[in-house]
Amino acid sequence: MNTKICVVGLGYIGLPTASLLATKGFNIHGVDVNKKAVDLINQGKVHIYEPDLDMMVKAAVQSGRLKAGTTPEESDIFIIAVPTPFQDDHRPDLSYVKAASKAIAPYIKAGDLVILESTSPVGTTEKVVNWILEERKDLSVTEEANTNKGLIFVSHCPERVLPGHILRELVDNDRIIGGINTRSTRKTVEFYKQFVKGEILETNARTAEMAKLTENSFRDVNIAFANELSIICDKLDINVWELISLANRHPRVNILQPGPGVGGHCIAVDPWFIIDAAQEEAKLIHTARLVNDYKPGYIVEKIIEKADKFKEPVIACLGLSFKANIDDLRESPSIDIVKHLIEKQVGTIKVVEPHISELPRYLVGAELVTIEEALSKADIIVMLVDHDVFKTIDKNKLKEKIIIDTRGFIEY
Ligand code: SAJ
Repeated sequence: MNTKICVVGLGYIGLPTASLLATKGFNIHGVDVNKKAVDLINQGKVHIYEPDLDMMVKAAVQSGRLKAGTTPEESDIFIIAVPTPFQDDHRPDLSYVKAASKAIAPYIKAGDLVILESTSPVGTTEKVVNWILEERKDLSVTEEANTNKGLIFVSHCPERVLPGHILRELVDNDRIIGGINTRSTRKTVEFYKQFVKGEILETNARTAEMAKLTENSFRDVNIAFANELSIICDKLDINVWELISLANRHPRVNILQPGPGVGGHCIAVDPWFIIDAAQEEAKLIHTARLVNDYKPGYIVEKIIEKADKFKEPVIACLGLSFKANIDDLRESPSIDIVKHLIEKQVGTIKVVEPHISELPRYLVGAELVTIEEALSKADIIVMLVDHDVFKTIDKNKLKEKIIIDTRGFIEY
């Protein structure tokens, strides 16, 4: 197989995709603006943690089929997997997608396929086409009479993998493919069929973009429902976890779990792309975002209320990552909570996070400690992340403590 693929963006999606494709026999040229990451990858090492990714990258590089660089190269297929964050006003920031489109433009030839995998607001794939064609007047996405422009194909195929299970889900998940036209869709389907075991579902680019935003908004709205219930239950003196497990025994009820807020770079971000595009209409989606963003501040207030009873309170926060059993701290509500506790000088703050070896610089004022130290020194224990290692904590050691349990650790 001689197909050459250029993967732009070697982060949590691009690097697993690039290394998987290399192990499937494609020749991969990975591109990232981060020179350090590029150098590490070329040595067969990784700059991010995802289970088994290190082994796959090593195998891919050793096979000679994965090489990384800071600029694109001529290829048959270009996959864009760069971040799509939002700006301060929650409006989408497409600067990385635009930069990637402009960067690959000089290397595209007639017959090539460009695939946008980054989660994107509706209309972004059309923008990618425009950004490329601005640079390349000799190319087109439609067959134009009386010109000899080269035809290229462009599609959106949103990534849908769950951090912590990326390598499995890349292969097993169903994929949605929406081309800028039917020929683009078909060509993209033929490509994904070569390594995806899940079903491949065809649509147009705009529906594919909206499908991904809808999936993450669905989850956000449902987590907001659980978070709102947890606040109502506090007021009514009801254990929300018992309540949810009882309600979920109904055959058509499936409530998610409350927590300290919604973290990560997907679920707390993507609904804003729908809200931005349909401000008047997206009432429920908008409210869900506000409910979930309210939760970390609500937990801080709960901690302060308990801490006020002590002269010199020692508070242990268990878990910093945005969800269980990963090291990813991005947009983590636990970070938000610890930051506020430091800023408000609520007491001595101890943090337990077994997946990191030092605290990020912006948490200066808190101390990273072991579970044992936290349990022996703290007056108040705040359970923030449901890491498996915390599940083995001897409950007897918690008896004398004030516990603020945001994840339902303590059995009712
Ligand atoms: N959370 C709760 N309660 C729950 C479930 C989750 O509070 O019942 C919180 C988590 O603690 C975390 C946040 O929500 O802070 C997000 O975690 P998650 O596991 O729901 O999702 P992500 O962000 O790791 O990955 C999501 C996935 N999307 C869906 O499940 C619809 C994944 O498939 C997407 O590929 C990914 O977003 C993405 O990249 O968009």
